[in-house]
Amino acid sequence: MSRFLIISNRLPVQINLSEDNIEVTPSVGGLATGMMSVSKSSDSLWIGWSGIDKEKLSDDQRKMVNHALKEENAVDVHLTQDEVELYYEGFSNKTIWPLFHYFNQFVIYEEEQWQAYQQVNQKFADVIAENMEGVDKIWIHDYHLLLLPQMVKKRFPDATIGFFLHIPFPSYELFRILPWRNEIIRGMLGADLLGFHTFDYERHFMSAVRRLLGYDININEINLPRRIVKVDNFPMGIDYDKFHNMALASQKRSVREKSEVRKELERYYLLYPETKFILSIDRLDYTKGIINRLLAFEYFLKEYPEYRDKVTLVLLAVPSRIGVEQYQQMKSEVDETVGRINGEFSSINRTPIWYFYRSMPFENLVDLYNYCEIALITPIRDGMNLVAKEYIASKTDGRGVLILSEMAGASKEMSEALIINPNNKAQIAQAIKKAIEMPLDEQIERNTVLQKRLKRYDIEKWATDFLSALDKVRQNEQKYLAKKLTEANKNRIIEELKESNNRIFFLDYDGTLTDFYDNPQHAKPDAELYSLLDQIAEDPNNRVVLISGRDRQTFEEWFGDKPYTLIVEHGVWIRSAGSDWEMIEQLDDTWKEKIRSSLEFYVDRTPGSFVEEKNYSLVWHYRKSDPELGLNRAIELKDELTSLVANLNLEILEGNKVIEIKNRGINKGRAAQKLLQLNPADKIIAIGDDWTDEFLFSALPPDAISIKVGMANTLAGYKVENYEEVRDLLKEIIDGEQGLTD
Ligand code: GDG
Repeated sequence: MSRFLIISNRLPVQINLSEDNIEVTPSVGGLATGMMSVSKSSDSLWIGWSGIDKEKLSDDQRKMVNHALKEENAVDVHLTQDEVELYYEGFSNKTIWPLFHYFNQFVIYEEEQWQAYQQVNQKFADVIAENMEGVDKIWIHDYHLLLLPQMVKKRFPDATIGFFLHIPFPSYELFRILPWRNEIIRGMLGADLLGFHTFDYERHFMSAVRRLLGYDININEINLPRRIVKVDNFPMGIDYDKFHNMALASQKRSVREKSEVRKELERYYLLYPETKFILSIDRLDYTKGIINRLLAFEYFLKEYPEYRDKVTLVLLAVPSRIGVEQYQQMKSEVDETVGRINGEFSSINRTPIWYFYRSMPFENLVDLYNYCEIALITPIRDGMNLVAKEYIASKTDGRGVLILSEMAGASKEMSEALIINPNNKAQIAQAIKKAIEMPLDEQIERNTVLQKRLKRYDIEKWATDFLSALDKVRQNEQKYLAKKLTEANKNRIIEELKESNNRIFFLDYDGTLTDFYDNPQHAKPDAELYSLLDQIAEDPNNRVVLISGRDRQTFEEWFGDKPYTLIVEHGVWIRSAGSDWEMIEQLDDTWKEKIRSSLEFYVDRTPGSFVEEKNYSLVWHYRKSDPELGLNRAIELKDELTSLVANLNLEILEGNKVIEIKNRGINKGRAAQKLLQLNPADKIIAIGDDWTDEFLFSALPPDAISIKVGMANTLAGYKVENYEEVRDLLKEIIDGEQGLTD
C-alpha cells in the first residue's frame, strides 16, 4: 500500500510529561484537523519535532514517548537545545519570519544560524529517508523547512513532493536582501508542487525565481532543466462544522454547564445591555498589529466619546516564541499600552480593555467568537489568518461584524468584512463605529455570503485540492517520462536508421544543437558541432537539413561551405549544398515599413531589447531585458500589433524571448513538406526545442522519428532534456552507422 508523509516543524500532538506518566494527545490546530481527513484515506505518517528535549528523559520515558508517538502515526525529529536556539528561535524566527512579513528592521543575518538551519533541514531529510519505504507522496509544510524539498528530491528523485508556505512570500525587492536567497529558492524548487495562500505570494515567488535564477515561467509552471515545478494558490480553510457546531452546542448548554467565559460575558451583558464586545485574538506577535489595534481603539474612544461606555475590547494575546527578544519587548509594550488606556478611560464599574495573556481551551475560544458582536483583526502582515474565518463560522445566527486588515491573506476571500488598513487609526476607528451601528439585516446579509464560502472551501477541501493537484503533477511527470528517450528507444531509433539508405535529418539550431545566449551571435557553432554534422553529412545516404528561424546571412557565414541543406527564416529560404538561396514561396516584404516603427518604439521603452531584420520578417528580441519588463512589453506589443498583422496578412510568432512578425502561413512544417516532395526520403528524423518546431513535427509522416528538446507538451514522439543530449544522440547515431559500414 502506498504511504503518504506529512512533514512540519512541530508534530500535531501535545505531550504532557509528569514524573511517571506521559500523555500524548492530538492537537486541535487547523492543519492537524485538515490532515486528519486526508490521512484517514491513506496510510500516513507525520514527521516533525515533538517540542520536548529527549535528552532530559530517562530511557523509560523516552520509550514511552516513542511508543505514544507511534500510536499517533508520528515520528519525532530530535532537536538539541542548541538547534532549537539557532534553527528555530534563530534562523526561522529571527530571519525568515520577520523578512517574509516585511519587518526588515528585525531581521538578523547570522552565519551560525544559517548553518544550523541547513543542518536541521538535513536532519529532517534523514528521518524522511529512514521512513521512505513504500512512500509515494510527501507534503512538506512551512518556512522552517524551505531547504527540505531539494534535499529530499536529491535523494529520492522519483518521490512526488508538495510544499506549502503558511506565511507570505515577500516581494522580490525584499527577498533579494537575504544573503542566502538563491539557496532558499533552490531548496523550495525541489518540490513538484508549491502552494501559497494567495496569488500575490505566488507571483512574488515567481518573480524571485525569474530574476534570481532566470528560469522560464509558463503561466504557473517553472521550467527547470530537468523538471517542471507547478506553483499555485490554495487559500487555507478551517474546519467550519467544528466551530459552527461547537457554537450551537454551547448556546444550548444549561447555566451550570456553561463555560466561565460565557457566564461572565452574559452577566456583564445583563448589567450593561448596551455593551458591544469587540474581540481581538492572536498569538502575541509583532506581525499581528496588536499595538496598532490598541492605539486605534484609544483613538476611537477619544474621537467618539459617546461610545465610551458602550464598548469593551476583549484582548486575548496568546504567549508565543517567548525565547525571542522582540516578543518579550512587545509583551511589555502591550502591557503598558493596555495599562495606559485602561488608566485613562476606566470608570468605577467599567474597564475598556479586558486583557488576557494566556491561551484558552477550544470551547472558551468558540464562546468568545460566538458571543462578541465585533471582531477586530488588524495584522500588519499575515499569511492567511484563520481567526477571522473561525469568528465568522461561529456566528450561528448570522449576526456579528468582522473588521479585517487588508494585509491578511484572508481579506482576499472575505471582502464582505469591513476591510481596513492596519496603519490607519482613523479608518479603524470609523470601522468600529460602523460596526456598532450596522443594522442586523446587513450583518446577516454579509455573513451569510461569507459563511457559505467558508463552509464550501473548508480545511478538508483545501487539503484534498492540494493533494489532487500534487497527483496531477505526478501524472504529468509520468506523461513526460513516457516520452523520455530511453536507452531502449535510442537503440531502436539507431536500428531503424540503419535499415534505411535514404535518410533525412531535420535539425533546428538554437536550443537544439547549441545553448541559448543573451547575444544570439554567440551561439556560433563550435568544433564539436561542426564535426558531428560533418560526420553525418559525409554518409551519402544522409541529408542534413538545418531548419531554423535565423536569418540567411548568419547561416551563410556559419555553414556557407558545408554540404548541408539550409532552411532559414522559418521556411522562407532554402539553400541546397552548392546551390544558391531560393525562396520557397514568393513573398512580399513591403509591410516591414509599417511594422518597424512600432518595434522601435518598444526598443526605446525596453532597455536591452533590439530589433533583428530578416529578409521576410522582423524580430523583437528581449532576452537581455529585465525578465518581467520584457514579458509585459511582449504582451503589450502583441496586443498592439494584432489588428495590424491581420490587415497585412502577417502573423506573430512567439519564440523563446522573441516576438517575430512574418508572412502568414510560412512555417517549418510547410517548408519541410516542400523539400520532401522534391527529395523523398524513406527515414526522417526531426529534432527541435521551440514551439515553432511543432509545425515541423505535425507535417511529417507518421513513421518519422520526432524528438522534442525540453519538458513542454509536444506532438513529437520522444523528449530529451537539452542540446547536450541531442549531441550525444547524434554521436551514437554516427557510431551506429559506422558499425553498419565497417
Ligand atoms: C500561521 C500564519 C496562517 C489562537 N488562540 C487560541 C487558539 N488559537 C488558534 C486559532 C487559530 C490559530 O490558533 C491561529 O491561526 P492564525 O491563522 O490566526 O495565525 P498563526 O498562528 O500565525 O498561523 C497564518 C496560518 O499559519 C495557517 O496557514 O493563517 O497567517 O501566520 O486556529 O483558533 N486556540 C486555542 N486557544 C487559544 O487561546 N485552543
